Amino acid sequence: MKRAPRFIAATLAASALLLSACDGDNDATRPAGDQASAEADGETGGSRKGDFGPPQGDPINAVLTSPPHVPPPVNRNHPAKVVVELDVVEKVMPISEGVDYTFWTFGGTVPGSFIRVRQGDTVEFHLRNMPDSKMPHNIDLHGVTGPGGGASSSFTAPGHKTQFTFKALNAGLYVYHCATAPVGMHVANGMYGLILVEPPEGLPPVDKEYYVMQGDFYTTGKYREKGLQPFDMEKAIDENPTYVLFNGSEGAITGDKALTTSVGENVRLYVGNGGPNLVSSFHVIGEIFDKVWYEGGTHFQENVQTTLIPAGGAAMMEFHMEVPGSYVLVDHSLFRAFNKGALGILKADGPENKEIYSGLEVDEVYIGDRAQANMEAVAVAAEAASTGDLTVDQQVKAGEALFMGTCSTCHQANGQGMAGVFPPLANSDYIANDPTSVPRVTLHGLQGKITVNGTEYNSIMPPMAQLTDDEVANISTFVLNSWGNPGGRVTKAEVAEIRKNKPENASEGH
Ligand code: HEC
Ligand SMILES: [Cu+2]
Repeated sequence: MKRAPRFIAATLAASALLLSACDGDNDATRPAGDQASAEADGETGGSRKGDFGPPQGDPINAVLTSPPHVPPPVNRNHPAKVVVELDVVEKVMPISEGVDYTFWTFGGTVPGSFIRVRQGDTVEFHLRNMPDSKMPHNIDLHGVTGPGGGASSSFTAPGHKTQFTFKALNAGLYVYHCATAPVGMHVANGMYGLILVEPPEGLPPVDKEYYVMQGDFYTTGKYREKGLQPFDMEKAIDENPTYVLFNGSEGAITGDKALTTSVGENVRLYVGNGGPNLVSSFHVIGEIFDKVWYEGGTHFQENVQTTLIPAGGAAMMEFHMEVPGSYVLVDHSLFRAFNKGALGILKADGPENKEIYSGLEVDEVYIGDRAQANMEAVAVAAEAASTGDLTVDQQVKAGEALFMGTCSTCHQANGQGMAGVFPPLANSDYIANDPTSVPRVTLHGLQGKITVNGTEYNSIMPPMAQLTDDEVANISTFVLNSWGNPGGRVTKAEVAEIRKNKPENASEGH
């Protein structure tokens, strides 16, 4: 106990300096490298100051939550023993509408259950691997001090349980993930989540807290190609993801699953990045982060537009809602947002505030087909297609959902087009004369002079070759059966044929 008096002395010196710093003392005038002055600068002392002694009181069972939910604040002024029970579950879930993927999960969700403890807590961690799992798994928590972050003590075969204990010495927001070989593959299959270690005094209270985690996914089929999609190791090694997603599936936080808040509320997001490969340029369209606890650490930056979240890292951000509407969460590497799924929505209700913003919802220009309340019709059509009894009606419904955002930005939601700029699809004699023009124009684009209902257009429509064959079939069937067009049906096989034959008047872009 020789250390104690010196510790107290240092603490006293530190608080003395802290007081003088509060009086407006200039940091630059103090000698550098001095422990006491470092603390006065706002250092917390890290793990050296994170041990508040043995756990007190009865053990507490940790409240675990599924994304996008966050457990309630710890609200405790002493260290405790906290028991965490986490199950590894391998299961098939949708990764996009009509697309399934075999995820490996912590707690049955991607990302895994959110864990919340207090700095100084002793965490007794139980990992159980379900009997129907095919793989062994373990867990490396970035909030653990010790080799492997728990991985070496938690290797768990299917049908087995392991247990280890650690003291949470550093406050912060930490990623956890599986670290069983091949590690990249376990992470790519969804094995990651967040653990928040609150500082002793807790975090400032807010009105809404949400849990969002980005990850990149690699399937053998292309983006939105239907059916059960296997993991593609080659694409993973090339760091060329098919999907980049928030919370493990396209649409996990859009439409009727959007995050919600109200004008006047303070919102805090806990955002992690599981990777395994990509760094996220996390941004919320139309909102500025009042504060970002960058890298999940102790200090915040203010007034931030976009914050980098490394693979295997996290950040907390806080903002205040002034104006109602839909705010779009994106990875600002934008093809990931609009062509690989990294898009979510935070919907704020409440009265308009025209002094701050003149109004008008963020529309399909940004959200695309994700502006739809839900895309279930697409999954229903895919399911019916796989069993061979897809009806025209199912195709029309799926096609309508996809048309919104993909085509409606130009041809408008009601198919009327825009005078002199975008020709109408409604009652179009161009379509009536040749119904196969719909899938052909969609896939190959169109340029040069055309006449639609007596009006001449001489413009360019870009090809939409990124759409899958069944998406084109469904959109075309929707157009043919809407707004007085002649009806009929386009099949996936027909689209595949049309894709191979590029016509004379195709536009640039492929
Ligand atoms: C970026 C704007 C834009 C988007 C998006 C777009 N189009 Fe077009 N579309 C045009 C333009 C411009 C023309 C006329 C091209 C020309 O003048 O040669 C056109 C022409 C057409 C035509 C033939 C003319 C007519 O009115 O019947 C069809 C059919 C058509 N588009 C279908 C679609 C479908 C289906 C989608 C969605 C998959 C789509 N378009 C998306 C701009 C767009
Ligand atoms: Cu694993």
